[in-house]
Amino acid sequence: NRRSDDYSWTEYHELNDTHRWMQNLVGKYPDVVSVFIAGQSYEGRELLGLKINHNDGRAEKQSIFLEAGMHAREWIGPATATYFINELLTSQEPQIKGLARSYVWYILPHANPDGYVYTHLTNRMWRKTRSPQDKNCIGTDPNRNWDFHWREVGASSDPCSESYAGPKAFSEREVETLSQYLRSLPEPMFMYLSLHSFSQLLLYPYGHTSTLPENHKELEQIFNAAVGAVKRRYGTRYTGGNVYDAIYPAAGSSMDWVYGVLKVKYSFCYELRPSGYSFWTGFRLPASQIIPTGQETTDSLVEMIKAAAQI
Ligand code: ING
Ligand code: ZN
Repeated sequence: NRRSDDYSWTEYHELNDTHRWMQNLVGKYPDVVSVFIAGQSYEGRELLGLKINHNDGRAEKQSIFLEAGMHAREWIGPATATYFINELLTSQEPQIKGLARSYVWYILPHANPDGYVYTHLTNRMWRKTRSPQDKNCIGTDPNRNWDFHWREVGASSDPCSESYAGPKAFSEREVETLSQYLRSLPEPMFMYLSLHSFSQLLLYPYGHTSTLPENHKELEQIFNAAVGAVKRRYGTRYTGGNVYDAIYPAAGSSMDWVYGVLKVKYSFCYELRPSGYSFWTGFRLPASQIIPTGQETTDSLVEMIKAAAQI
């Protein structure tokens, strides 16, 4: 039984460790922190998130929602999400303190808890959910399952494929319940952020078409601020742009649904470290890089949100 404050960013954690750490933060910062349940998984786990809301009398705050861990094997996403939670709660840096207080934060480190557990116990390279499908294959790609231009391009109808879109939009319990939760939030959502890995890319809508979104000029401006800032500390180079042209056609992502259906104007996805193409090493980022990744991503988020707020 690990102690409550025995949590670090020098190793990757199991699901229950991170969930327990979040629960313990409520005890530590009762006026600021609460946990929320954004949904349930196929195997009955909770989509447990952390809400940070400084009740300092500032009226009409907007929310920022950060989702990570949608793809099970992309371990650096959840680790960066928890690093960022810790920064929002403990940093003495004025910009980060300001950020923590200016928005209502919803942070969901593990959007696919069943898959994450499976990568610890059985198959480190698992990507999808764990629900049984046709042809005796398991899992749907939760980032192809959202009900916006569902399965139009870059998504498979083969249940055995790594990018299987599911039998229908929102077939996955994780995705359906999370979408309902996002719809239910009381504050207007200022920004939606999704953490994936790998390739060092910053992405914005759309995945189903090369037609740029209506506010693409704003998105590019924010993109430039974020990519400039991620390089500042360690020289880490990011590229990116709209999903369809920057990586590949891919319809049905959370980012596009939030942008296209919920009409959240600023919706982005980070593909975190490392760069390169090696499938074998790309998802196995050494734990010694969690902290540098957390630092530079925090730098980037600070500038990104500042740039968006100035528009
Ligand atoms: N990449 C993302 C994927 O789901 C992506 C890329 C991001 C597509 C946002 C659509 C929208 O394929 C990884 N590595 O998962
Ligand atoms: Zn991913």
